[in-house]
Amino acid sequence: MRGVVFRGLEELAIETIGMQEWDELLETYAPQGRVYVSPTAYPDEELFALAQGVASKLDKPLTEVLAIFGQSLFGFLAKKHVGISSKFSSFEELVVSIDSVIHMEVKKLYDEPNLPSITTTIENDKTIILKYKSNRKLCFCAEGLLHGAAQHYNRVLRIEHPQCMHEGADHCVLILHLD
Ligand code: MNH
Ligand code: ZN
Repeated sequence: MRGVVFRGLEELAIETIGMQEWDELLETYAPQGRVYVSPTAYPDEELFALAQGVASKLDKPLTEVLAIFGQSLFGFLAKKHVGISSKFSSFEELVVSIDSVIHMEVKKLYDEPNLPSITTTIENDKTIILKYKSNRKLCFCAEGLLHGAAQHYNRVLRIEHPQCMHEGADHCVLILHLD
């Protein structure tokens, strides 16, 4: 995963567990002297270990921390790439463009990024069905990112997750309900 994602986790970690505890996690799970540079790729295992470390220190399940992380990550990515995120005038427009526009632009900016495959179908004006597939199985993080996006557009979002890769499915199905 790119440094930009680690920096998002770092920001959240410093807010929640504090700098000292975060440094402790880095000492345990990252090579000595590690500095996360946004466009550089670092091992996924390192991100998962750090996220698990944050979860343990907060005494929360990893899935919950990944969701909170995803939510703050949206703002972090949107701010870092205003040129991309400001293209959309509504939550719906952004969501249907994740794969075809947002991550396509990301592929131009980063050398061989490791991105999920996301497809969307608009069911009606209050419902969007999103299919998520990635070998990293970060669907909980995707849920958080979607909540972050909803917040950005001042929308109330509820997500159902009736099919999940963590339960052996080939891809996750997220049903987005908008108010
Ligand atoms: Mn996007 C990684 C989903 C918006 C740039 N993105 C990921 C991952 C998920 C994801 C999930 C983790 C990788 C994986 O699952 O395999 N992203 C979303 C969703 C939204 C989204 C659901 C909106 C909602 N992403 C954005 C925006 C940007 C962005 C906005 C920036 C303009 N995403 C990235 C980058 C990565 C990433 C960069 C990291 C790629 C890598 O590590 O190689
Ligand atoms: Zn899932």
